[in-house]
Amino acid sequence: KMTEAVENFSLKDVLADFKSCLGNDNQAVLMDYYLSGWKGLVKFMNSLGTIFTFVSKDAVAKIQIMEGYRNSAESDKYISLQSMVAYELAAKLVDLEKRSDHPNSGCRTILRLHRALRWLQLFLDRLKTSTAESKTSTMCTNAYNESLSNYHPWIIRKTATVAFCALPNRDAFFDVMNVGTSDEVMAMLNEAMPYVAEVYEITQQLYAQHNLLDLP
Ligand code: 1PZ
Repeated sequence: KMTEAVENFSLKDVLADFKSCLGNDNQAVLMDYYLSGWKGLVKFMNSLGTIFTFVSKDAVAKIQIMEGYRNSAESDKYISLQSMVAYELAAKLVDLEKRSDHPNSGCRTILRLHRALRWLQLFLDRLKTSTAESKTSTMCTNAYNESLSNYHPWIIRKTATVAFCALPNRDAFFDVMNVGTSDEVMAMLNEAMPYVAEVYEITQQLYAQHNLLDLP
C-alpha cells in the first residue's frame, strides 16, 4: 500500500525544489518552487500513514492560502518571499500584534511553514547521521522538541508526540523516500540539505530584519 501511494515520487525531487527556490543570485526565495517543495513534502508525509493527515491538512491549508495569492491580481507581488514581505508591509496587510483584519497574511502563513522547515532540517540531519539501530520516532521527537514544539500549544504537542510513535522504522522510511539504498539516501541528503539550510537561513534573516518572527 505504501509503495502504491508513492509511485513516481522521490524525496530527491522534492529537495531539488528547495535548490530551485534560490534562483540565480541566491538572494530571493522564489515562491512557486517553495510551495512546490512543500507540496512534495505533504505527499511524502501522506504516504507515511493516515495518522499524519492532521499535520498535512494544516500544511495543505497554508499552501492553498499562498497559491491563492499567486493566482490573484497581486500575483507578481508574491513572486518571492522578499517581494511578499515588502508588499504586505507597505500595504499594511499584516497583523503585527493580534490576528484580526488580516488573519491569513502571506507573512504569517509562510512563517508557520518556515518554522516547520527548521524541524525538517533538524530531523533530516539526524537521519543523515543515524545508524541502522536508530529510532525514527526518537529522532523526530527530538527534532520537534528543539524547534516547532516551542510554537505549539500543549494539546498539539501532545498529539504530535503520540503520532511520532507511529512513524515507520528507518528502513521503511528510506523505502518511502524512493531514493535507493540507504547509502544512496545518505548521499542524497548530504547533497540536498545545504540548500534546505540556505532557504531556511535566508528566510530567517528576512523575517528578523523586518521584525516578523513573532507574527500572531
Ligand atoms: C515525518 C512525519 C511528520 C512529522 C511532522 C512534524 C511536525 C508536527 C507538527 C504538528 C502540527 C500539526 C497541527 C497544526 C498546527 C498549527 O496550529 C500550526 C500553527 O498554525 P496556526 O494555527 O498559527 O495557523 N501549524 C504549523 O506549525 C505548521 C505545521 C506544518 C507541518 C509540516 C511538517 C513537515 C512535513 C515534512 C514531512 C517529511
